Amino acid sequence: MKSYLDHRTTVGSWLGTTDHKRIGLMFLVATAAMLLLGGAFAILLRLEHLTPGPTIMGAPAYNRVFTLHGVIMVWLFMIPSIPATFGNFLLPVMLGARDVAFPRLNLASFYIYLLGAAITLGGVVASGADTGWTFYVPYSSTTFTPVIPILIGVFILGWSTIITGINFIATTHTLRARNMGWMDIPLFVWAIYATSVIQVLATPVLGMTLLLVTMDHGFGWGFFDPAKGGDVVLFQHVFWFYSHPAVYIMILPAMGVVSEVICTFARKDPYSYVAIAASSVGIAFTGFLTWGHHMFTAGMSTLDAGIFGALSMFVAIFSAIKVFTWTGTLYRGQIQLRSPLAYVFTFLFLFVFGGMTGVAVATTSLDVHWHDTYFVVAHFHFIMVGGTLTTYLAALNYWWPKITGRLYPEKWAMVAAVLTFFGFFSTFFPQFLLGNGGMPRRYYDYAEQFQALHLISTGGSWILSAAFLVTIAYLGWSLVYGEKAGPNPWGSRSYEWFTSSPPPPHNFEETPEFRHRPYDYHERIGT
Ligand code: HEM
Ligand SMILES: [Cu+2]
Repeated sequence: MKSYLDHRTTVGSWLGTTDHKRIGLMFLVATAAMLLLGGAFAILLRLEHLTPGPTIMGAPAYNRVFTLHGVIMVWLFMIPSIPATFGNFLLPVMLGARDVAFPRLNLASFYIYLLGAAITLGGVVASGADTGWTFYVPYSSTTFTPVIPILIGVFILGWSTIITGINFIATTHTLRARNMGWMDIPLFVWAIYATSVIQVLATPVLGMTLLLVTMDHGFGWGFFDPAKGGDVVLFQHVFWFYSHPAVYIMILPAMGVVSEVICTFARKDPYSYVAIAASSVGIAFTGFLTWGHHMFTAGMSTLDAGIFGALSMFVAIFSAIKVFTWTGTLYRGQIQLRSPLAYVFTFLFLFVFGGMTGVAVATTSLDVHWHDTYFVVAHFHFIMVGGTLTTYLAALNYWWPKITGRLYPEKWAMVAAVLTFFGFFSTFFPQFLLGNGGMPRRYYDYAEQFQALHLISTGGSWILSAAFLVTIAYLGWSLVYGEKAGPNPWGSRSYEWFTSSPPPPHNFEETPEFRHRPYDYHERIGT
C-alpha cells in the first residue's frame, strides 16, 4: 500500500494536491524557512548589542532589522506554525476523517499564505520598514520606509488564517468518525478548535486596522490622525483587540501538543480531560476581554486599567488549571523520558515562568515601570519561544515518525533539547534584569552598565543556534538513513497512531471504528 508521500510523485501532484497531509507538509517547509529567516535577523540583533554604540550596523538598519525579525516571526511563523502544519496534518486523522471539510479551500489557504509572504518579503527586499511588528500610528502612517507592502502582505496572510480556521471548525463539526462524540475527540483537536474560533473572529479586525493604516499612509485619510479628526489611541484598541487574542492563537495549539505528548509518555489518561478541553475554550473566550493591558500607559483611566488587569488574571487561572492537570497526569505515570517529553518539560518550566511574569505586567502599578522595557520583551519571549517554539520542536520530534515514516537518533534529539533549554534561558533571562534595570526595548544604544547582561544574552543566542543546527542535521539524516518507524513507535493510544506511518492517501485503509476513547490507557482494549 502506497503512502500519501509516494502514491503520486510528480511536481504537479504536490502543487495541485488537496490532501491535507501534503498541504500540512508544504506549510511545514514554508514556515520552517520563515523561522530560519526570522532567526537570522535575531542573530544580527543580538550581535549588534554585543557592545554599546555601533557594532555591526547603524541605527536606521537596527530599526529595520528588529521590525523584520518581529514581522517574520509573528506573522509568517508563529501564527501559522502549529495550526497550519501539524493541525492540518493531524486534525482529520485524529477525527477518523478522510480529509478536511473543504480540501480545495485548504489548498487555496496555502497559496494565499505564499502570496502574503511574497508581498511581505518584497517589502523586506525593498529595504524594509522600521515601525516594529506592531505598526503603531502615527509613526507607521508617516514613516518614509516602505511599510505598505508589509501592511498589505500581513492583510493577505490574515485571509489564509481565516480560511484555515473555517476549515478546521467545519471539519470538527461534521467529519468526526461514527460514534465519536465531543467528549471523545483528542485534546489536540480541542486546542485547534478553540484556536480556530479566535482565528475566525479576531483576524478580520486586524485586516480592517491594517487597511486603515495603509489608507492613512498612502492617501492621507487621517483615520488615526487627530489633526484630521481621527483618533490615534483607537489604533491601539483595535490592534490589541486582535493581537491579544492572537497570542492565544500562538499558545493554545502548543498546549494541545503538550497534552498529547504527556499522555503518551506518561502512559496515562489525562488527570481531567474535561478540565483541559474546557480551559482551552475558556482561554479563547477570556482572551477577547483583556486587550487593554497593553495600554495602561496610553492615557487609560485607573478604573479601566484595574478592570483590564483583573480580567487578565482569568487567563492565568485557566492556564494554571492546565498546568495542574498536566502535573496530575504525570504524577505516578510510567514516564519515558524521550525527546518530545524533554521539550515539554522545558515548556512547562518556561511557560509557568512567562505566565507569572504576565500576571506581573498585568498589574498596573508594576507595568507602568516595566512597560516598553526589556522586561516585556523577556515576558513574551518566555511564552512565545520558551512556550510555543519549544512545543513546536516537541511536535516535530513526536510526529516526525508519523509524517515521514522514519525514526531519528534519539541521543542527538536529546542533545538538541538540552541545548535549546540552556540557549533559551541564557538568551532571555538576562532580559528581565535588563528591563528591570531600566533598559528600554527597541533602543539601538545602551549605557555601559548593561553590557555584561547583553553579552550573556548574545552568547545564549549562539547556543540556541547550535541547537537548531543539530536539529536540522539529525532530522535530515533520518530522512535518508533513519530506521522505518512502523505505525506506532511510541506505543500511544491516540487515534493518529492507528494508521500506518506515513499514512495512506485517505488516512485509513478501512473506515476506522474507534472503540475506546483516545487516552484509555487503563483499559487497553486492542491497539
Ligand atoms: C498568563 C497570562 C498572560 C498575561 C496576564 C499577560 C500579560 C501581558 C501584559 C500585561 C502585557 C503588556 C506589557 C506591556 O506592554 O507593558 C503583555 C505583553 C505581551 N504578551 Fe503577555 N500575558 C500573558 C500571556 C501571554 C501569552 C500566552 C503570550 C503569547 C503566546 C503573550 C505574549 C505577549 C506579547 C507578544 C506581548 C507584547 C507585545 C508588544 O508590546 O510587543 N502573553 N502580556
Ligand atoms: Cu495581551
